[in-house]
Amino acid sequence: MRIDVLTLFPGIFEGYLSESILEDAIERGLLEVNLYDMRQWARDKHNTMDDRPFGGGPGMVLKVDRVVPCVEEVQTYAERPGRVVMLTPQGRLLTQRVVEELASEERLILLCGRYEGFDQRIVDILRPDEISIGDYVLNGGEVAAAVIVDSVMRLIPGVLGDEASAVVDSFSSGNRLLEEDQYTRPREYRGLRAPEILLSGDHGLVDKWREINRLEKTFARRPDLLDDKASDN
Ligand code: 6GU
Repeated sequence: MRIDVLTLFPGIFEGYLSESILEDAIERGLLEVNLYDMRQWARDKHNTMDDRPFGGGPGMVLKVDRVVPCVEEVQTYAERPGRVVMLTPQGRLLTQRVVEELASEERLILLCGRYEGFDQRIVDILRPDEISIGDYVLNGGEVAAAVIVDSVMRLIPGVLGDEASAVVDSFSSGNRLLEEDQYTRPREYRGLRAPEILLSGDHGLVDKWREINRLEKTFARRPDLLDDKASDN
């Protein structure tokens, strides 16, 4: 899979890309991530990428005549064009279902916004898949794009050491429960003992305990996941 990240702040990404699992996946050729500084598409001597909004108001707007040519040029850098994803709080919410959808693509173009947002004509022309990572405000789309790279990457076959671990994780389609509590040595710490059943060697009992623990935990913390409707997410 190839992911092209278009940003005004490539530095935010650089540290993240050298993080272990990701770096390993890139080295093994399972994933290619390219960073493009959108400022290269600014054509004036001040490198202007944004401007004051028509009609007034606070903040700055990313300019259509910078961003559109940038995306169009980057699209030509590979044989096939990629799916353009725009990171914006106005987008549809990122869920594991959306992550699975993105992971099935051969190529993604992640377009990160800053300032107040993008000139609407960027959306009208590029028709991107607009995605938000949650109902809170970030300074820009870079951290959200890193969330997409992280969550998509782990679904690429071969990226995770243990193939099964991606499937059994919470929120994969077909699994709507939180993970069970985990324990390891020592058996007892400050008077807190790990559940005896986990040490019993009885795999049937252990499986039962884990199932009950997942259900109790999900019911207490995320009852919304137990709704029938939640399976649409
Ligand atoms: Cl994708 N961008 C910004 N600026 N804020 C957000 C977001 C994205 N997702 C949630 N909040």
